[in-house]
Amino acid sequence: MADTEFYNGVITKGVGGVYTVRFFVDSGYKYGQCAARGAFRLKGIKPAIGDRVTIMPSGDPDVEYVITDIEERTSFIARPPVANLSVMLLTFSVTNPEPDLTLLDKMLLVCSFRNIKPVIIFTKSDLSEGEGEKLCSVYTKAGYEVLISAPSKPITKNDLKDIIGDGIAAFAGPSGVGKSTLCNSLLGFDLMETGEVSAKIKRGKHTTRHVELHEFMDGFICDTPGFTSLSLEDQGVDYRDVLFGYPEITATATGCRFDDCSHRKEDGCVVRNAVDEGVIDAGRYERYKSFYTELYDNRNNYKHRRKQ
Ligand SMILES: Nc1nc2c(ncn2[C@@H]2O[C@H](COP(=O)(O)OP(=O)(O)OP(=O)(O)O)[C@@H](O)[C@H]2O)c(=O)[nH]1
Ligand SMILES: [Mg+2]
Ligand SMILES: [Zn+2]
Repeated sequence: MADTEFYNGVITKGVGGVYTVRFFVDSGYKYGQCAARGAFRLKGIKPAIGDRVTIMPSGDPDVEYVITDIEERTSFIARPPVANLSVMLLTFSVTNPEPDLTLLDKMLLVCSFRNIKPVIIFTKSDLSEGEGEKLCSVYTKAGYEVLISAPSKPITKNDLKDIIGDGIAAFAGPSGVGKSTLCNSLLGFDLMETGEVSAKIKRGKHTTRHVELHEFMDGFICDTPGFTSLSLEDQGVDYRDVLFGYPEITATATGCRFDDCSHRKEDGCVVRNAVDEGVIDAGRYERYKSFYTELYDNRNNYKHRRKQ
């Protein structure tokens, strides 16, 4: 038998135990169908899109390669399963549906906890005059990167070039906010795909189901199905992550009288002053308090489940 060849690549798609891997050969990038080695199953590891893997020829003409190794993940989200995400494009519409800022703030906390860079996109700014700018100012003031989009002024490749770089970015957010519309327009294969699906279901709308990485400049982007709720507890986030997960609070908190100030009722809390003075957004602060209090009160129930 000839010398075994190994290649390094990234899983871009997985359907029924067959994984598509993009790998590099002399002539450039190539895509191959791969099976996972049984050993992963024994270790309880299931390959996910975004995984950086080593593959080798399998000898099976149907599924040409086999995954022999999975690199340690820099991040992982479970629903949908995506490994090594570097950026989450948190997409919310300014109206239709109304933006659920509790959900947005929870997702920002999950990003901070999982070491994923969040970028907020407010869509449908054409439907509500001034609302996009208002929301944008709340979140830029808090320290986040925010983009506003409308059909007449969609997000462009240039807007995302430096943000994504050679990393992996996923659109995430509620259903119907325009994630697929944006993703497809950035990839340049919108109308065809939307049209096909629409014809099949006889509706002017299609809901995303499968998840797949698409090449995007030097990196990848992926669309994900919308969701309506998120449990911080299930995500492994605890009250300390909330305490340190609000950039505008962390930046102010150094002035609080007590080092362990929770910024709720303590004397000498400069965070509360900043809220009273309008420097910190009151809505963000109220949501902070409610997440902190809920997780603090439940802390004994989940301590044993905490990873790290
Ligand atoms: N007015 C307006 N409509 C938009 C905009 N972006 C998307 N839409 C419309 O909103 C609807 C939902 O868009 P989708 O892209 O399917 O939404 P999605 O976030 O992918 O939804 P799920 O896949 O269900 O999570 C479609 O009818 C789009 O044409 C926008 O900026 N302005
Ligand atoms: Mg969609
Ligand atoms: Zn304080």
